[in-house]
Amino acid sequence: MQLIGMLDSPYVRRVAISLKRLGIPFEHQSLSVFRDFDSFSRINPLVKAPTLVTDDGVVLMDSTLILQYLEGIATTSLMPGTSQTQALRLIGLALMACDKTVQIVYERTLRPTDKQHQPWLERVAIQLHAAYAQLEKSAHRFTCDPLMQADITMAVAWRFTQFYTADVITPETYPQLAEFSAQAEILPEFVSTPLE
Ligand SMILES: N[C@@H](CCC(=O)N[C@@H](CS)C(=O)NCC(=O)O)C(=O)O
Repeated sequence: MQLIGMLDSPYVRRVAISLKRLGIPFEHQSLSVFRDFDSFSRINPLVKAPTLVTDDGVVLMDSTLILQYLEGIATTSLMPGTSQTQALRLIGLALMACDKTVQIVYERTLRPTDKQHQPWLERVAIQLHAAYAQLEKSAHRFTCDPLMQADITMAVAWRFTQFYTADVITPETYPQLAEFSAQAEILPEFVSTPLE
């Protein structure tokens, strides 16, 4: 099994950490969707990270669909047996936080400065705060023992947002999430799967 994509993508990182937690061996090809476009496109012409190539050679995309596939072949699960709705809600909020952070990063880095649209950036920042405000209220639900998918996705999202847009989302505003992230990032699966 091969996981394609760089760990500075929160979607790639959540899959890599989940693979380790699920005990599924994999090879990691750290290709950039921007700098390695040609090599990436030879594996997946859509150049989307993460891409997972299964042992049967099937090319899968989208972290949530990849995780669904992995849950199906694993001997253990990262989804709770009960209160699955709550887990899905938290994962959705964390993924939205990732999406909104990506939108800010792309607007700031891919567009020339004079073409950046401030009202769009402001709208996205409001949405990003809305996601983290809800997650902060639910932070008591996060736990590293046992580490489940909602915990992984939340911790990965927070680290990603802090790395790229700490000027928009400050740890002081979301102290519980900052504390949870600090606990998660010292776990072996996180340390061996660094964002940078
Ligand atoms: N919903 C997708 C989002 C994946 C995504 O947007 N990945 C980015 C990298 S962080 C990417 O492939 N960007 C290049 C592109 O969209 O062309 C997932 O969960 O996997």
